Amino acid sequence: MKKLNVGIIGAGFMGKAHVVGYSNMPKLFWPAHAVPVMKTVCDIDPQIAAEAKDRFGFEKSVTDWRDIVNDPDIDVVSVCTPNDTHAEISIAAIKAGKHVLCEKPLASTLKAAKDMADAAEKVPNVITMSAYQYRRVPAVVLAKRFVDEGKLGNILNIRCVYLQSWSADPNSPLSWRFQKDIAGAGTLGDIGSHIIDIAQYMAGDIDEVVSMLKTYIPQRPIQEGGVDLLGTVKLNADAKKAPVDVEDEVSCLVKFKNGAIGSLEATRNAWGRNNYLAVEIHGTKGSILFNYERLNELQVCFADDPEHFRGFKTVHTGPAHYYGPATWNIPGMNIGYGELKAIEIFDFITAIVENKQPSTHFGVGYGIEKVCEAIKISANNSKWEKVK
Ligand code: SOE
Repeated sequence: MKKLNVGIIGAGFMGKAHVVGYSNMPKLFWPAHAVPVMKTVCDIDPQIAAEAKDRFGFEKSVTDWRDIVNDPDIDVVSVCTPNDTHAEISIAAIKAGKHVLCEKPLASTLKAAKDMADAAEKVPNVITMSAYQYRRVPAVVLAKRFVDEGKLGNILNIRCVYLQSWSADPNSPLSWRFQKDIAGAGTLGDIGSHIIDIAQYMAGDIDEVVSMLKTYIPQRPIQEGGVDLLGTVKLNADAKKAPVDVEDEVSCLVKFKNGAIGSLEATRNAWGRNNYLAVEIHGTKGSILFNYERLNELQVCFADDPEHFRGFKTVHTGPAHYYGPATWNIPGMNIGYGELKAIEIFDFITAIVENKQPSTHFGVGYGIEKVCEAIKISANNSKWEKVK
């Protein structure tokens, strides 16, 4: 059985998610194309790195990412660090001949994203992947199948929202996600990028946008330590505060190259919404609705159903659907975020073994950054902006 040695850089929330993906992939997808071996984990905090080694079953831990990128034993690198470091690490890894799975957004600036896509293009045997996992949810793949098979007719409109609540509390701490020099953008890059990916996956390239960005909470209490706690703690209201220089909300109308229109809205300040990534598509022959909070379901409505019978019906995804046979063999057993990360790793490892770039290679990640850039420019000028 082929083995691939994995190095994970960044042992926080996303580092853990990638570990869950690599470790569970062969347990779910068997026979696997290759079995990942948890070789080295890196975190700049030595204690977090050492803990991650024991907790996640790595052979060793390091505190300098170069020790992974320059290690001839490593085949595959996962970049799970804050956005401003993605380009330097990924480009070095690509040059060292490693396959790279990088967290989203691809980079903190458009220039860095372009450099990453260019570096990937120069070494075609290296597989690159941007971690846009939501397009791999079986119900989303099913939605795409309905679109591609023409079951919805011509796509008229696609509405995408991504709503969370973890930063709605003003005492939810200031992590790097609220700092432009590290994150590059706020909600737009963090979660808006996911719905740009889904929208373009469903309806093709976005051509033009008009948008608004808004910051609701201009300063937040400073969080001690390097771990991104994502609102799981609330700091004391009189803790020292620092400014937030990114947006809390993005709201946007879009025109697609194929003539469809749509809207994108994202915020992390929506009480009651937790990981509400929802996509509604209306076509000339029907509609579909997906909501990640019920990720095992797809709502479908077809125009040619008899009138007394027409309305949204629920398809419950399971073994009959894409990735289904690999997960659980009884419908209704359901998958969650852990299985989704394993699905992402399955696609990544398959791409490596088949030497074929996956559907979210760095070029696609760069395309999403171009849309983000147009959204920022439009919000600044209050005018429609073409995606360049
Ligand atoms: C925080 O908003 C976050 O962790 C995002 O960074 C992820 O991309 C999203 O999948 C879940 O929420």
